[in-house]
Amino acid sequence: MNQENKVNGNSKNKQLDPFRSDDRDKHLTTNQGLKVSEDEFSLKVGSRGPTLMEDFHFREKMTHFDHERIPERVVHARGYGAHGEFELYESMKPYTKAKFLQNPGTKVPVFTRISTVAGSKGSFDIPRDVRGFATKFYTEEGNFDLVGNNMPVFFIQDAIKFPDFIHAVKPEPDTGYPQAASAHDTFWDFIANNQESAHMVMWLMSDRAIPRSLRMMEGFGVHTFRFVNDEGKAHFVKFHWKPKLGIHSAVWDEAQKINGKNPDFNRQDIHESIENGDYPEWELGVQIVPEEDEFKFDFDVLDPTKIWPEEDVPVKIIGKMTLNRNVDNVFAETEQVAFHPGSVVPGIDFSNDPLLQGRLFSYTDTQLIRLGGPNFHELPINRPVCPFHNNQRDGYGRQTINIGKSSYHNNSIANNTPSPASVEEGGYEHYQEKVEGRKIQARSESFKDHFSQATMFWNSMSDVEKQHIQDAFSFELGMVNNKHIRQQVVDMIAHIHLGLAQKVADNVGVQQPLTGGSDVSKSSPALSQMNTIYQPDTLKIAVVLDEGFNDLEVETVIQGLKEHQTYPTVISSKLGRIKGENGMELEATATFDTGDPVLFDALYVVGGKNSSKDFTKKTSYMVQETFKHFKPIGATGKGINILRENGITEEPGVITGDQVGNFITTFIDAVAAQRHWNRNV
Ligand code: HDE
Repeated sequence: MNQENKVNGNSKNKQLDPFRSDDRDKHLTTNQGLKVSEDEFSLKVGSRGPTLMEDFHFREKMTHFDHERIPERVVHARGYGAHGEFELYESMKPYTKAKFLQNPGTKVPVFTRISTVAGSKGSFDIPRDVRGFATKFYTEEGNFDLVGNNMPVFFIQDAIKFPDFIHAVKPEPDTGYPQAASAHDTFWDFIANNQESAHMVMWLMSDRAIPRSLRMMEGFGVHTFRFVNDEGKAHFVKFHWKPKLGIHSAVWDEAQKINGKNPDFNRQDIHESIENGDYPEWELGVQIVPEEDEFKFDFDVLDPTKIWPEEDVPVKIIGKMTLNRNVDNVFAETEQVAFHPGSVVPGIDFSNDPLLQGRLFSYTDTQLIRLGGPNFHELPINRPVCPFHNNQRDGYGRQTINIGKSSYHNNSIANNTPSPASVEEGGYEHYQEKVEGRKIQARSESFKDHFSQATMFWNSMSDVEKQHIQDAFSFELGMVNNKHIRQQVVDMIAHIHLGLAQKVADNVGVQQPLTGGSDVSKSSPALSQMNTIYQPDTLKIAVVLDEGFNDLEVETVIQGLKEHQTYPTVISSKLGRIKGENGMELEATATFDTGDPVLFDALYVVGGKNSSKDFTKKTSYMVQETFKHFKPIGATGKGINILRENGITEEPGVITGDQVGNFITTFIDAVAAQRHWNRNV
């Protein structure tokens, strides 16, 4: 990256709209526009005397600072946002009249914020947690917000339980810990006593909860929505985001270490890839079910704890989102963005999913406290790209200066404008669903099967993924102090899979359930991450070398790695230039201290001519950690000796070679495969 880009961000995609202020090369002024002549010393009586109230610049600067913080989001506080665009591949005209989904090639700007859920804003990037995946489409008909998660189901079936669930997962109220973790008593107490969470808990214990990169995870709208076409005909629809890089995860031991070594690991990864022009991409998929088929499934399409297996209802890919511009200002954009599942456009409507219905209330309500009043839609990041006119007025922070006398409807002094638009003119019309029933507070009978899809999820996992789920349950319950809670959870798992429950029971010191089990044999291959896309693009390779490295070999290998779109980083005992045996110099940009192996996807061990004991010891640590986390290791020349000393030359994903050409090809294949699970670890 050149220096100019470092200062300016990704200038290629920079847009200076009227809201952006470029303060560089300008004089310092007060907020009133007055030029300031002194910004380091407050106004005092003599150089050692008391400060004067009269110093308006000091007071303004300090007051503004004192008010810089706003409440963090009650959930999804820690987020990363970026701009981009969505392009439609295939017309959805038969299903929806949404204008941005009519003509292939149509592009609309988007803003996406990806978040963790439980942790505070200052927590770390890879807890075991759900990730929020919220996208604002700025369409010509208004903003459409797809506010989803990286898991397709949820913990509860009715919004009224959300405050309870969140209270249970957040740090415990009497101690204030643990931060950003579900591994504690109240969370598991909630789960065991609200068994509708069984399916979601399987996702949470799976590798999906520890994504290697925000660019390598799926997104889901979760709820069933409606598409409504020109003729007013509706279809049920579920939304999916499919990452072009495939779905990849860290392993748990690695994730825990990353959180200490680089708490910003995920955000830095996506930020840098956008700066480098390696734009993250996701394809948008839809599952569509005609309304007539509402009752054809063995689950209720309104139940947010259920998926529509992709093998039963195929995901039709209809477009692509590319994130191509980092924010200029995290507060103004990522922090102030306000999503709302109720922000829809004509042709997109809701279902009666009781979780979705409750969300339609909560999101505006939460912005009122978080953004301090009802005018948050005027903030630059939230403004639609089409004009907006109505009779709403005043309130904190109002920016629009509405002209004229009338702010009511009906009126005669403004010709009864702004006036409602007819459907033909683009006015939004709610889908005229026929509903009849008694007012009751109850769970529908059709929502009462909590375990079949949890078992289907388990059945769909590879052996490695199953082991990870078992380990995750054992870890999480291992952190639960109350034995009776551990027992309750294990008894609950027995309804999903008896063998799993018994193994976890054994690990966490409670009684093995003897009955339970499930007769569900169905599986859905699409749920396994093993069936994903594998490629080397943008993976990070640690290249460990020392003075006197074999220049010719290393030059060729690094060149090869770059040609395959990986990011090599040279690591050595100290930063700066390292000399090869024939005089070539390479810049070490990380040391053993700053370049921990958990921060890389693969390791290439080069070594040097006369490496010190210390160098060999630290390289051995890198080798062992990388090996233990099942990641690819390559070695040439002296590096092979270091692998030998660690006894790991003949293992899957460990590539050694003297013939550099062959070495690169095999090493890149090993890198693309990412994890080599059949190792003797
Ligand atoms: Fe949210 N959720 N949520 N949620 N949610 C919020 O809104 C809420 C749910 C999701 O990057 C809050 O602006 C209720 C499901 C994302 O800014 C709040 C219920 C899904 C984000 C809120 C749910 C989500 C939020 C907090 C149960 C996946 C972050 C701050 C009915 C489909 C958006 C805010 C961003 C944020 C309420 C459940 C996704 C309090 C009541 C299910 C991605 O309004």
